[in-house]
Amino acid sequence: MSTIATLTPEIAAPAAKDSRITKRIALYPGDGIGREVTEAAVTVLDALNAGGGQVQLEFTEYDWGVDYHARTGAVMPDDFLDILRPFDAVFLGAVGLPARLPDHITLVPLIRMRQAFDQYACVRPARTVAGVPQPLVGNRSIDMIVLRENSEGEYIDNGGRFRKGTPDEVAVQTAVHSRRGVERILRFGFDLARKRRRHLTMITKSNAQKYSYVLWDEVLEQLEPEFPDVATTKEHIDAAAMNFVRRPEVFDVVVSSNLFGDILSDLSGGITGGLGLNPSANLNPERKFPSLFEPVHGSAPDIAGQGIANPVGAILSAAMMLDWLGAPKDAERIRAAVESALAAGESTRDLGGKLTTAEATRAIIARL
Ligand code: GGG
Repeated sequence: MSTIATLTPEIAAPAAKDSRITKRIALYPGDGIGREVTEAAVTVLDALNAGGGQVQLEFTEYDWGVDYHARTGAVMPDDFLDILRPFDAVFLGAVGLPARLPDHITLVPLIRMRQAFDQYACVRPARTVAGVPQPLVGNRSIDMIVLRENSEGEYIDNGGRFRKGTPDEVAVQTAVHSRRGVERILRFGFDLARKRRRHLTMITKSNAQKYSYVLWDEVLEQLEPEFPDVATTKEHIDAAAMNFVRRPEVFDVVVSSNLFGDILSDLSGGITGGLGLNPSANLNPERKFPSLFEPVHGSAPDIAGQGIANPVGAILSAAMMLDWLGAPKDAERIRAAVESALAAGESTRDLGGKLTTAEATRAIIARL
Protein backbone atom coordinates (compact mmCIF):
# COMPACT_ATOMS: atom_id res chain seq x y z
CA MET A 1 0.00 0.00 0.00
CA SER A 2 1.37 3.41 -0.90
CA THR A 3 1.73 6.20 1.59
CA ILE A 4 0.89 9.87 1.56
CA ALA A 5 4.41 11.02 2.33
CA THR A 6 4.76 12.56 -1.10
CA LEU A 7 1.19 13.62 -1.69
CA THR A 8 1.69 16.90 -3.54
CA PRO A 9 5.31 17.84 -4.04
CA GLU A 10 4.20 18.50 -7.63
CA ILE A 11 3.04 22.01 -6.69
CA ALA A 12 6.06 22.91 -4.56
CA ALA A 13 7.82 26.20 -5.21
CA PRO A 14 11.60 26.31 -4.81
CA ALA A 15 12.43 26.54 -1.09
CA ALA A 16 12.48 30.11 0.23
CA LYS A 17 16.07 31.38 0.20
CA ASP A 18 15.85 33.98 2.99
CA SER A 19 15.67 32.11 6.23
CA ARG A 20 12.34 32.40 8.02
CA ILE A 21 10.69 34.72 5.51
CA THR A 22 7.26 35.83 6.79
CA LYS A 23 4.13 34.85 4.87
CA ARG A 24 0.79 36.45 5.62
CA ILE A 25 -2.19 34.11 5.66
CA ALA A 26 -5.86 35.15 5.67
CA LEU A 27 -7.92 32.65 7.66
CA TYR A 28 -11.54 32.17 6.68
CA PRO A 29 -12.79 29.33 8.91
CA GLY A 30 -16.40 29.74 7.67
CA ASP A 31 -19.20 27.61 9.04
CA GLY A 32 -19.87 24.30 10.79
CA ILE A 33 -16.83 22.05 11.13
CA GLY A 34 -14.87 24.58 9.04
CA ARG A 35 -13.99 26.36 12.28
CA GLU A 36 -12.92 23.17 14.06
CA VAL A 37 -10.67 21.89 11.26
CA THR A 38 -9.15 25.34 10.63
CA GLU A 39 -8.25 25.57 14.32
CA ALA A 40 -6.63 22.13 14.05
CA ALA A 41 -4.60 23.12 10.96
CA VAL A 42 -3.44 26.36 12.59
CA THR A 43 -2.42 24.46 15.73
CA VAL A 44 -0.22 22.21 13.59
CA LEU A 45 1.25 25.21 11.72
CA ASP A 46 1.89 27.00 15.03
CA ALA A 47 3.72 23.93 16.32
CA LEU A 48 5.92 23.99 13.20
CA ASN A 49 6.47 27.74 13.59
CA ALA A 50 7.48 27.31 17.22
CA GLY A 51 10.01 24.67 16.21
CA GLY A 52 11.54 27.00 13.59
CA GLY A 53 9.90 26.06 10.30
CA GLN A 54 11.14 27.17 6.88
CA VAL A 55 8.74 30.12 6.78
CA GLN A 56 7.18 32.20 9.51
CA LEU A 57 3.38 32.42 9.22
CA GLU A 58 1.33 35.37 10.35
CA PHE A 59 -2.43 34.78 10.48
CA THR A 60 -5.32 37.25 10.21
CA GLU A 61 -8.75 35.74 10.82
CA TYR A 62 -12.03 36.81 9.18
CA ASP A 63 -15.32 35.71 10.73
CA TRP A 64 -17.30 35.67 7.48
CA GLY A 65 -20.14 33.22 6.98
CA VAL A 66 -23.56 32.48 8.42
CA ASP A 67 -23.05 34.21 11.81
CA TYR A 68 -21.60 37.26 10.08
CA HIS A 69 -24.71 37.30 7.87
CA ALA A 70 -26.95 37.19 10.96
CA ARG A 71 -25.16 40.30 12.29
CA THR A 72 -24.70 42.30 9.09
CA GLY A 73 -27.11 40.96 6.44
CA ALA A 74 -24.23 39.82 4.19
CA VAL A 75 -21.97 36.75 4.26
CA MET A 76 -18.86 38.88 3.77
CA PRO A 77 -18.08 42.59 3.38
CA ASP A 78 -18.46 44.12 -0.11
CA ASP A 79 -14.72 44.77 -0.31
CA PHE A 80 -13.67 41.25 0.75
CA LEU A 81 -11.55 40.74 -2.38
CA ASP A 82 -9.62 43.96 -1.65
CA ILE A 83 -9.11 42.75 1.91
CA LEU A 84 -7.73 39.39 0.73
CA ARG A 85 -5.63 40.55 -2.24
CA PRO A 86 -2.48 41.57 -0.29
CA PHE A 87 -2.17 38.21 1.50
CA ASP A 88 0.26 35.49 0.42
CA ALA A 89 -2.48 32.85 0.71
CA VAL A 90 -6.01 32.32 1.94
CA PHE A 91 -6.87 29.32 4.13
CA LEU A 92 -10.54 28.30 4.18
CA GLY A 93 -12.35 25.79 6.38
CA ALA A 94 -15.82 25.16 4.96
CA VAL A 95 -18.90 27.14 4.06
CA GLY A 96 -22.63 26.57 4.46
CA LEU A 97 -25.27 25.91 7.09
CA PRO A 98 -28.39 25.29 4.99
CA ALA A 99 -30.73 25.23 8.00
CA ARG A 100 -29.91 28.90 8.55
CA LEU A 101 -29.06 30.27 5.12
CA PRO A 102 -29.38 28.80 1.60
CA ASP A 103 -26.10 27.26 0.40
CA HIS A 104 -26.07 29.29 -2.82
CA ILE A 105 -25.64 32.42 -0.67
CA THR A 106 -22.87 31.11 1.61
CA LEU A 107 -20.95 29.74 -1.38
CA VAL A 108 -20.70 33.13 -3.11
CA PRO A 109 -17.39 34.31 -1.57
CA LEU A 110 -15.68 31.01 -2.40
CA ILE A 111 -16.74 31.03 -6.05
CA ARG A 112 -16.01 34.76 -6.44
CA MET A 113 -12.57 34.37 -4.90
CA ARG A 114 -11.65 31.55 -7.27
CA GLN A 115 -12.77 33.59 -10.28
CA ALA A 116 -11.53 37.06 -9.28
CA PHE A 117 -8.12 35.73 -8.23
CA ASP A 118 -7.94 33.56 -11.34
CA GLN A 119 -7.36 30.42 -9.25
CA TYR A 120 -8.05 28.32 -12.30
CA ALA A 121 -6.16 25.19 -11.26
CA CYS A 122 -7.88 23.31 -8.45
CA VAL A 123 -5.53 20.51 -7.43
CA ARG A 124 -7.20 17.73 -5.44
CA PRO A 125 -4.96 14.74 -4.67
CA ALA A 126 -6.43 11.46 -3.45
CA ARG A 127 -4.25 8.65 -2.31
CA THR A 128 -4.44 5.41 -0.41
CA VAL A 129 -3.21 5.79 3.15
CA ALA A 130 -1.81 2.95 5.25
CA GLY A 131 -4.11 2.24 8.19
CA VAL A 132 -7.22 3.70 6.57
CA PRO A 133 -9.88 1.21 5.47
CA GLN A 134 -11.44 1.62 2.01
CA PRO A 135 -14.98 0.32 2.45
CA LEU A 136 -16.13 1.36 -1.04
CA VAL A 137 -13.47 -0.38 -3.12
CA GLY A 138 -11.56 -2.78 -0.85
CA ASN A 139 -7.78 -2.54 -0.56
CA ARG A 140 -6.78 -0.78 -3.75
CA SER A 141 -3.71 1.27 -4.42
CA ILE A 142 -4.97 4.70 -5.44
CA ASP A 143 -2.78 7.67 -6.28
CA MET A 144 -4.52 10.27 -8.40
CA ILE A 145 -4.92 14.00 -8.69
CA VAL A 146 -8.28 15.38 -9.75
CA LEU A 147 -7.47 18.63 -11.52
CA ARG A 148 -10.57 20.76 -11.69
CA GLU A 149 -10.95 23.77 -14.01
CA ASN A 150 -11.88 26.34 -11.38
CA SER A 151 -12.56 29.66 -13.08
CA GLU A 152 -15.35 29.11 -15.60
CA GLY A 153 -17.44 26.19 -16.90
CA GLU A 154 -20.68 25.47 -15.08
CA TYR A 155 -19.91 27.81 -12.14
CA ILE A 156 -20.07 31.05 -14.12
CA ASP A 157 -22.78 33.29 -12.67
CA ASN A 158 -24.77 33.60 -15.88
CA GLY A 159 -28.46 32.86 -16.13
CA GLY A 160 -31.87 33.82 -14.91
CA ARG A 161 -35.36 32.74 -13.96
CA PHE A 162 -38.31 33.78 -16.08
CA ARG A 163 -42.00 33.85 -15.19
CA LYS A 164 -40.81 33.22 -11.64
CA GLY A 165 -43.19 31.35 -9.36
CA THR A 166 -45.66 30.53 -12.14
CA PRO A 167 -46.26 27.04 -13.56
CA ASP A 168 -44.57 28.29 -16.73
CA GLU A 169 -41.34 29.22 -14.98
CA VAL A 170 -38.10 28.59 -16.84
CA ALA A 171 -34.60 28.67 -15.33
CA VAL A 172 -31.58 29.10 -17.59
CA GLN A 173 -27.97 28.71 -16.41
CA THR A 174 -25.25 28.91 -19.00
CA ALA A 175 -21.85 27.26 -18.76
CA VAL A 176 -18.90 29.02 -20.38
CA HIS A 177 -15.88 27.10 -21.68
CA SER A 178 -13.28 29.30 -23.37
CA ARG A 179 -10.51 27.91 -25.57
CA ARG A 180 -7.99 29.82 -23.41
CA GLY A 181 -9.51 28.38 -20.22
CA VAL A 182 -9.53 24.80 -21.50
CA GLU A 183 -6.02 25.05 -22.91
CA ARG A 184 -4.43 26.41 -19.74
CA ILE A 185 -5.95 23.77 -17.47
CA LEU A 186 -4.92 20.99 -19.86
CA ARG A 187 -1.38 22.37 -20.04
CA PHE A 188 -1.28 22.45 -16.23
CA GLY A 189 -2.50 18.83 -16.25
CA PHE A 190 0.16 17.73 -18.74
CA ASP A 191 2.86 19.39 -16.62
CA LEU A 192 1.54 17.67 -13.49
CA ALA A 193 1.47 14.32 -15.29
CA ARG A 194 5.12 14.79 -16.30
CA LYS A 195 6.02 14.96 -12.59
CA ARG A 196 4.06 11.77 -11.93
CA ARG A 197 3.18 8.62 -13.89
CA ARG A 198 2.76 10.46 -17.22
CA HIS A 199 -0.87 9.66 -17.75
CA LEU A 200 -3.67 12.19 -18.22
CA THR A 201 -7.36 11.31 -18.35
CA MET A 202 -9.69 14.03 -19.60
CA ILE A 203 -13.31 13.76 -18.42
CA THR A 204 -16.11 15.34 -20.44
CA LYS A 205 -19.54 14.51 -21.78
CA SER A 206 -18.78 15.37 -25.37
CA ASN A 207 -21.23 12.88 -26.82
CA ALA A 208 -24.17 14.81 -25.34
CA GLN A 209 -22.75 18.35 -25.00
CA LYS A 210 -21.67 18.92 -28.54
CA TYR A 211 -20.41 22.50 -28.26
CA SER A 212 -18.57 22.84 -24.95
CA TYR A 213 -16.99 19.41 -24.53
CA VAL A 214 -16.22 18.95 -28.20
CA LEU A 215 -14.08 22.07 -27.73
CA TRP A 216 -12.30 20.21 -24.87
CA ASP A 217 -11.73 17.23 -27.21
CA GLU A 218 -10.27 19.45 -29.91
CA VAL A 219 -7.96 21.33 -27.55
CA LEU A 220 -6.66 18.06 -26.10
CA GLU A 221 -5.96 16.75 -29.57
CA GLN A 222 -4.14 19.96 -30.44
CA LEU A 223 -1.90 19.78 -27.34
CA GLU A 224 -1.04 16.07 -27.46
CA PRO A 225 1.89 16.44 -29.92
CA GLU A 226 3.56 18.91 -27.51
CA PHE A 227 3.55 16.24 -24.76
CA PRO A 228 4.46 13.00 -26.55
CA ASP A 229 5.76 11.52 -23.29
CA VAL A 230 2.33 11.75 -21.62
CA ALA A 231 -0.30 9.13 -22.49
CA THR A 232 -3.85 10.45 -22.73
CA THR A 233 -7.26 8.88 -22.32
CA LYS A 234 -10.71 10.44 -22.75
CA GLU A 235 -13.69 9.27 -20.69
CA HIS A 236 -17.23 10.50 -20.33
CA ILE A 237 -18.24 11.52 -16.83
CA ASP A 238 -20.72 8.65 -16.42
CA ALA A 239 -18.14 6.01 -17.33
CA ALA A 240 -15.48 7.75 -15.25
CA ALA A 241 -17.70 7.65 -12.15
CA MET A 242 -18.04 3.89 -12.57
CA ASN A 243 -14.32 3.42 -13.31
CA PHE A 244 -13.29 5.39 -10.20
CA VAL A 245 -14.93 2.56 -8.25
CA ARG A 246 -14.18 -0.35 -10.61
CA ARG A 247 -10.49 0.28 -11.37
CA PRO A 248 -9.33 3.41 -9.49
CA GLU A 249 -5.64 2.40 -9.65
CA VAL A 250 -5.36 3.32 -13.34
CA PHE A 251 -5.98 7.04 -12.81
CA ASP A 252 -3.03 9.41 -12.49
CA VAL A 253 -3.94 13.02 -13.43
CA VAL A 254 -7.66 13.46 -14.09
CA VAL A 255 -8.59 16.77 -15.74
CA SER A 256 -12.17 17.97 -15.88
CA SER A 257 -14.49 20.93 -15.93
CA ASN A 258 -15.56 22.80 -12.80
CA LEU A 259 -18.71 20.80 -12.01
CA PHE A 260 -17.38 17.39 -13.01
CA GLY A 261 -14.19 18.03 -10.99
CA ASP A 262 -16.27 18.97 -7.96
CA ILE A 263 -18.19 15.69 -8.18
CA LEU A 264 -15.21 13.47 -9.01
CA SER A 265 -13.07 14.87 -6.21
CA ASP A 266 -15.71 13.92 -3.63
CA LEU A 267 -15.80 10.45 -5.14
CA SER A 268 -12.00 10.22 -5.10
CA GLY A 269 -12.16 10.96 -1.37
CA GLY A 270 -14.81 8.32 -0.84
CA ILE A 271 -12.80 5.57 -2.54
CA THR A 272 -9.60 6.32 -0.63
CA GLY A 273 -11.37 5.99 2.71
CA GLY A 274 -13.35 9.15 3.35
CA LEU A 275 -13.68 12.77 2.32
CA GLY A 276 -12.28 13.92 5.66
CA LEU A 277 -8.80 13.08 4.36
CA ASN A 278 -8.72 15.13 1.19
CA PRO A 279 -6.87 18.42 0.78
CA SER A 280 -7.08 20.90 -2.06
CA ALA A 281 -5.30 23.90 -3.52
CA ASN A 282 -7.00 26.52 -5.69
CA LEU A 283 -3.98 27.90 -7.49
CA ASN A 284 -3.30 31.02 -9.45
CA PRO A 285 -0.28 29.49 -11.19
CA GLU A 286 1.01 32.89 -12.34
CA ARG A 287 1.13 34.04 -8.68
CA LYS A 288 -0.48 37.40 -9.48
CA PHE A 289 -3.07 36.77 -6.78
CA PRO A 290 -3.17 34.79 -3.55
CA SER A 291 -4.00 31.11 -3.92
CA LEU A 292 -6.59 29.45 -1.72
CA PHE A 293 -6.23 26.25 0.31
CA GLU A 294 -9.14 24.27 1.78
CA PRO A 295 -10.16 20.73 2.62
CA VAL A 296 -12.39 19.23 -0.07
CA HIS A 297 -15.14 18.48 2.45
CA GLY A 298 -17.93 20.85 3.38
CA SER A 299 -19.22 22.16 6.71
CA ALA A 300 -20.89 18.88 7.85
CA PRO A 301 -23.64 20.52 9.96
CA ASP A 302 -24.67 17.08 11.30
CA ILE A 303 -21.48 16.78 13.35
CA ALA A 304 -20.55 20.46 13.78
CA GLY A 305 -19.75 21.55 17.32
CA GLN A 306 -19.19 18.01 18.62
CA GLY A 307 -15.40 18.08 18.37
CA ILE A 308 -15.26 14.91 16.27
CA ALA A 309 -14.52 16.27 12.78
CA ASN A 310 -11.56 14.75 10.95
CA PRO A 311 -8.84 17.44 10.82
CA VAL A 312 -6.65 15.60 8.28
CA GLY A 313 -8.06 17.21 5.08
CA ALA A 314 -7.45 20.67 6.54
CA ILE A 315 -4.00 19.76 7.90
CA LEU A 316 -2.93 18.32 4.53
CA SER A 317 -4.28 21.47 2.85
CA ALA A 318 -1.99 23.44 5.14
CA ALA A 319 0.87 21.24 3.87
CA MET A 320 -0.09 22.07 0.27
CA MET A 321 -0.03 25.75 1.23
CA LEU A 322 3.48 25.37 2.64
CA ASP A 323 4.59 23.66 -0.57
CA TRP A 324 3.20 26.57 -2.57
CA LEU A 325 4.83 29.17 -0.28
CA GLY A 326 8.31 27.67 -0.65
CA ALA A 327 8.46 25.53 2.51
CA PRO A 328 8.47 21.99 1.05
CA LYS A 329 10.42 20.48 3.94
CA ASP A 330 7.80 21.70 6.43
CA ALA A 331 5.08 20.37 4.15
CA GLU A 332 6.80 17.00 4.06
CA ARG A 333 7.12 16.95 7.86
CA ILE A 334 3.37 17.46 8.18
CA ARG A 335 2.57 14.74 5.63
CA ALA A 336 4.94 12.29 7.32
CA ALA A 337 3.39 13.02 10.73
CA VAL A 338 -0.15 12.54 9.38
CA GLU A 339 0.83 9.31 7.68
CA SER A 340 2.49 7.95 10.78
CA ALA A 341 -0.47 8.86 13.03
CA LEU A 342 -2.98 7.26 10.65
CA ALA A 343 -0.89 4.12 10.26
CA ALA A 344 -0.90 3.80 14.06
CA GLY A 345 -4.72 4.03 14.07
CA GLU A 346 -4.66 7.48 15.69
CA SER A 347 -7.68 8.79 13.82
CA THR A 348 -11.18 10.15 14.20
CA ARG A 349 -14.38 8.07 14.10
CA ASP A 350 -15.05 8.51 10.38
CA LEU A 351 -11.89 6.47 9.75
CA GLY A 352 -12.68 3.86 12.39
CA GLY A 353 -10.63 5.50 15.15
CA LYS A 354 -11.71 6.82 18.55
CA LEU A 355 -10.04 10.22 18.74
CA THR A 356 -11.63 13.66 18.92
CA THR A 357 -10.50 16.43 16.58
CA ALA A 358 -8.21 17.85 19.27
CA GLU A 359 -6.74 14.44 20.14
CA ALA A 360 -6.12 13.57 16.48
CA THR A 361 -4.42 16.95 16.04
CA ARG A 362 -2.21 16.39 19.09
CA ALA A 363 -1.30 12.92 17.79
CA ILE A 364 -0.08 14.49 14.55
CA ILE A 365 1.84 17.24 16.34
CA ALA A 366 3.53 14.65 18.55
CA ARG A 367 4.89 13.00 15.41
CA LEU A 368 6.11 16.16 13.66
N1 GGG B 1 -14.14 23.18 2.13
C1 GGG B 1 -14.82 23.95 1.22
C2 GGG B 1 -16.31 23.82 1.23
O1 GGG B 1 -16.98 24.24 2.12
N2 GGG B 1 -16.84 23.19 0.20
C3 GGG B 1 -18.25 23.04 0.07
C4 GGG B 1 -18.70 23.11 -1.33
O2 GGG B 1 -19.79 22.65 -1.64
N3 GGG B 1 -17.93 23.67 -2.21
C5 GGG B 1 -18.30 23.79 -3.56
C6 GGG B 1 -17.11 23.88 -4.44
O3 GGG B 1 -16.03 23.45 -4.07
O4 GGG B 1 -17.26 24.35 -5.55
